[in-house]
Order: sequence, then structure tokens, then C-alpha cells
Amino acid sequence: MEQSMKHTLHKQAQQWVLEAGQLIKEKMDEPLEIMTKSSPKDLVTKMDKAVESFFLERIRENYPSHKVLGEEGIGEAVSETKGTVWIIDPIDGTMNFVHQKSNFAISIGIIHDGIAEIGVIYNVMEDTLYHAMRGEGAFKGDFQLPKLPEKTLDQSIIELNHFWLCPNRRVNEEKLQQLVYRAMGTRAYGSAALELAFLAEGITDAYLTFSLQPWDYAGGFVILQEVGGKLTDATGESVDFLNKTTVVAANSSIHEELIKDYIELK
Ligand code: 2AM
Ligand code: CA
Ligand code: CA
Ligand code: CA
Repeated sequence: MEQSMKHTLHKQAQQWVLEAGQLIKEKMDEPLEIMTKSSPKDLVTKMDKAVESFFLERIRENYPSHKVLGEEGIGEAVSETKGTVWIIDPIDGTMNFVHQKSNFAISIGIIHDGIAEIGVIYNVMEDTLYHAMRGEGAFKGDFQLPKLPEKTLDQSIIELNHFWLCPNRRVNEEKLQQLVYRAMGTRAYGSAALELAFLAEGITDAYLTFSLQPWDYAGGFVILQEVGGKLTDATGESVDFLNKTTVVAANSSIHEELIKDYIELK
């Protein structure tokens, strides 16, 4: 992607994300119209759809050649990563949004010809904006996030959720138990985008999750990469920004060890 275009889109994504965040805050106390998707625990609200439409309308108007891959599927189906693709999660952490009215984020990743170029994650209620461009560092607001320091597993906080323990997950649970025992601590925040942002910020050291979609990780991918972190699937393979995948995101000093010694898919 051309440098000037990258800078333009980076600014544009941040501006729209802040506007969308404002919209959410203004309308948050109106009825949310909570609906379910794949299961009674898989929630979506009128707001998720409204925010996705907000981005889709603006992208179509300003960048008609760009594609939009959003969780709520309001844009066209995207089956290849050629050209410029905006990968959008309008509300990441919908359950938190519904039940806590906090701890949710808007996540945007912009990829060009398959390469993740721009990442923006907005922690709406905290009003903190994480953002990065490939090769140009990652920021929390105006503050440049430092490269992640060397860590060992016993100094690490691992973000780990209950999905690994659900039936039919086909993972070696004993190994995960050993990881929990070995790590300094575990956390589960309930928003993949925020978990990746916290990891990039260095306040946690890894995020392991069984199943994420591109909109859950695309924004965080760029931000994490810019502080020297690594995000792959649970076998260490690259993610493709199109399909559902397992995710192991971590400080680079523990990424390989996590996959080799603690995650065994069956
Ligand atoms: P969502 O809130 O945008 O749906 C919850 O641990 C995190 O995992 C959230 O970021 C949630 O995104 C994401 N997630 C991905 N697939 C999910 C699923 N099938 N059910 C619940 N959360 C899912
Ligand atoms: Ca969802
Ligand atoms: Ca999500
Ligand atoms: Ca979502």
C-alpha cells in the first residue's frame, strides 16, 4: 500500500472509530433489541448492526473500490484478500456491552493484498484508542507503546477463556492445566480485541483462544506486531484474515514454548 494512502486510512479509521464510539455512548441507554445468533449465548444487538452500517456507508462513499468484511455481514461477502479490505468488528465483546455496558471495543484492521497494514482498537467506555501502521510503531493515544520485554512463562499473565474447556474442543486439557499452574496468572476480559490490545500494551503476555474470526483479531494483529509480539494459529501457522481460526498471540519470548509445550490439539 502506498505510504500516503496508508497514512490517510490510518487517520480516517481513527476518526470514524471515535465518531462511532460517540454514537454508541449517546444511544446506549435506549432499548438494545438483543437477539441471539448461533446459540443463546451468542448475542447481537441493534447497535452492533448500526455501527457496522456506519462504517460501511462511509467506506462505500469515500473508498468505493475497498471491500468490507464485517462481523454482522452487512457488506458484501469477501472471499479473497486482494486489494484493500476493511475488517471490522463493530462491537467486540457484545456480551460485555449488553451486561456490563463497558469492556467492549470497536476493532478495525485494514489489509492490502493480504498484508495487514493498519490496526485500530477503541476501548469505547475507557476512551482509549490503540492504533498502529505496519512498520511505524504502535500507539495508545499519543503514547508510543514500547517493544515487549523478554518474559518467561512463570512471569507471564495469560489471557485464557472458558472455550478451551467446553465439550468437543479436542484439546489436551492436562497440558492446559500445566500452563495455568506454571503461569503467573490468568485473565479473561471477554473482548478479543481488548485482550490483544492489553497484550500489545504489555500488561498481559499471551492470549490463547480456541476460535476467532478475522474481525476479532485483524486490528490487534498489526498493533501486536508493531511491539514485537506474535499472532499465529495454535499450530504456529500464519492466520489468513478470511477464515475462523484458533489463535495464540503472545510476547515473542514465550510464543513458541506455548505452542510446543502446552497446546496440543487432538
Ligand atoms: P464478539 O463479542 O464480537 O462476538 C469473547 O470471549 C470474545 O470472543 C469476544 O471477542 C467475541 O466477539 C469473540 N467470539 C468469537 N466467536 C465467538 C462465539 N462463537 N461466541 C462468543 N464469542 C465469540
Ligand atoms: Ca458476535
Ligand atoms: Ca468479536
Ligand atoms: Ca462483534
